[in-house]
Amino acid sequence: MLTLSESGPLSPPQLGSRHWPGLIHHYAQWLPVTDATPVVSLCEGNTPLIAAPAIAKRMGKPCEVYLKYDGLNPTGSFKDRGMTMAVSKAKEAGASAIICASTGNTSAAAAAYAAQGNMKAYVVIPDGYVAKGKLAQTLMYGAEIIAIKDNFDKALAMVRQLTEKYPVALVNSVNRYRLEGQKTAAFEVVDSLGDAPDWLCIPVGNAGNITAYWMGFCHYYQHKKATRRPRMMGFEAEGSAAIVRNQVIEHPETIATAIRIGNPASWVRAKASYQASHGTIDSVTDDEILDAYRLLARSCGVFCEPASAASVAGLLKYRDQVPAHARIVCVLTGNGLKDPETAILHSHAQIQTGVEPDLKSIVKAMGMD
Ligand code: AN7
Repeated sequence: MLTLSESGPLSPPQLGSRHWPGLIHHYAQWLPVTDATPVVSLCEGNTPLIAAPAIAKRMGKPCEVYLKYDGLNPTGSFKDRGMTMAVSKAKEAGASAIICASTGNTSAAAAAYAAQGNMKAYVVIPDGYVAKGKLAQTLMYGAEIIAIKDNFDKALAMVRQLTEKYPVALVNSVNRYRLEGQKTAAFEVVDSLGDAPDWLCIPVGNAGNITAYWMGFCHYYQHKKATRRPRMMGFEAEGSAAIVRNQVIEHPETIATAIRIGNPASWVRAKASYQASHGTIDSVTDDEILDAYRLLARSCGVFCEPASAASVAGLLKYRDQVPAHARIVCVLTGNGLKDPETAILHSHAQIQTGVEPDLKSIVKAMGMD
C-alpha cells in the first residue's frame, strides 16, 4: 500500500476530490521534485486569505486588505511550507537526521516533519527566548532540543559549522529547498485573488520568507499566471533591524522573539527582492507590533503571534502611502497560540476571577446589573 510519505509528487495518494494533498503534490510542476522524491507531508499549505475590512478602514481611503493566515499550517506557522520540501529532499538524498537553529517555529516544523518522515531531528535554540507553545510542540514531536547560552545568530553559525563535519542535513533557510517550498504561499495568494496584490506586507527575521514570496511572484509573472508583481514591504523589529540599519546587530532585542535576529541569513537576496519590487524594508517598534497584534485579534478575529503582527504594524505605519483602491496582503506567519505568555501579558484584558456561582454575581460581572 502506498502511504503519503512513500508516494512521489506526481502520484499523490488517491483520496476524495476535496482532499488537499499538501503543497508539493499540488504545486509539483513548480518545484524541484521528481517522482523519485519521497514526499514527507502533513498536508501543509492552502491557508486562507481572510478579508480584513477593519484594517482597510484604518487606511482612510477605499482599499482592500487581506490576511494570508499561514498560522493555520499543521504546526502553526509558514515554516511547514519550507520544511516539507527540505525534509523530503534530505530524505531523497539519503539523510536520516536533520538539524536547524531556530527562534522556535523552524524547530517545531523540523521536529514534526522529521517525525512524519521517520528521521531524527536536532534543534539548537537560544536559551530562554523561545515562546512556550513552540517549545511544547518541539518536545512533543520528539526532537532533541539543545538550548545554548547565546542568541539565534550564534546558533545558526554553530549548526552551519556542525553540518560541514557531521552527517546531519541542515534545514535552515540557507537550504535552498526551504525557500522553494515557501514560494508557494505567493502562488496561493495569486490563485486566490486572481492576480498579484499591489502591496505585500511581511515580517522580516532571517529575510528568507520575503525572498521566497518574491521568487513565487516572479515565477507566476514569468509564466503569465499574474499580470504584475507586488511591492514587497518587509518589516523588521526595531531592536533587531539589521537590514534597515545596514549593520549586524550584535544583541538583537524585541518582544517578537521569532524575529529576534541580528544577522539575517538571506540579507543580500532580500535586499535585491525589495529593491526590484520598488518596495522597502523598514522597522516597527515593539509598541507598534503589540498594537497591531491586539487590533488583529479584537477587530478581525485573527490571533497571530507578535512577529506576524509586524506586517500589519508596518502597513499602519505606511498608511499615508497606500494608493487608493490598492489591494494589500499582509502575511501572518504564525499562530497566536504559539505564545500564550505574551498574549496574557499584553491583551489589555482581564479575567474576572473568583466570581460566586449565582446569577446576581454573574450579571454584575457582565456589567448588566
Ligand atoms: C512567526 O523559526 O527564523 O524572515 O527560526 O517564526 O523568513 O526569517 C522564524 C522566523 C516571521 C521571519 N514570522 O521569517 C525560526 C525563524 C514568524 C517567524 C519570521 C519567523 P524570515
